[in-house]
Amino acid sequence: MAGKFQGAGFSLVGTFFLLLFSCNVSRTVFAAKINVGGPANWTFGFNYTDWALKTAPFHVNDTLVFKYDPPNSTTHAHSVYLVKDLPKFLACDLKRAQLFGNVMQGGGEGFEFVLSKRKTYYFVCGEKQGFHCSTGLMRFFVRPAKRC
Ligand SMILES: [Cu+2]
Repeated sequence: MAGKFQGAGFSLVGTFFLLLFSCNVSRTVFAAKINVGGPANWTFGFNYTDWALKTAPFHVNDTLVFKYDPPNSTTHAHSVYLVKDLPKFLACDLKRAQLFGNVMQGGGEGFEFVLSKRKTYYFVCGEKQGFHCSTGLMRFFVRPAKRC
């Protein structure tokens, strides 16, 4: 993938911002409901940063849906936290992180989170003291764009 971006003359970061701020015609009128991870749902080991890059742009008032089974004998517990800033996100630092979806809330139709503000949201799974966030890749950030 890196090769493709380099070949096209874009840095990954440049492409990211292009995706972030361009208007997606199909999603301009109504708020979208977006299942985090697509068919993979909210699970250990899926690359959510990559998913967020490919799924952007997100828009204000879009709803993110986090689906994850409540803990059982075959499934890890997961959760949904917001951390405050980029350094905390990069470090998977859960100190003062805010819990939004607890380990039980991802069942059934999933846990829903509305991107109500034009700000950067840093989502992480809070399980195992940041292990799901770091090694499990269960983290991503989005900055919803204004609706065109
Ligand atoms: Cu997790």
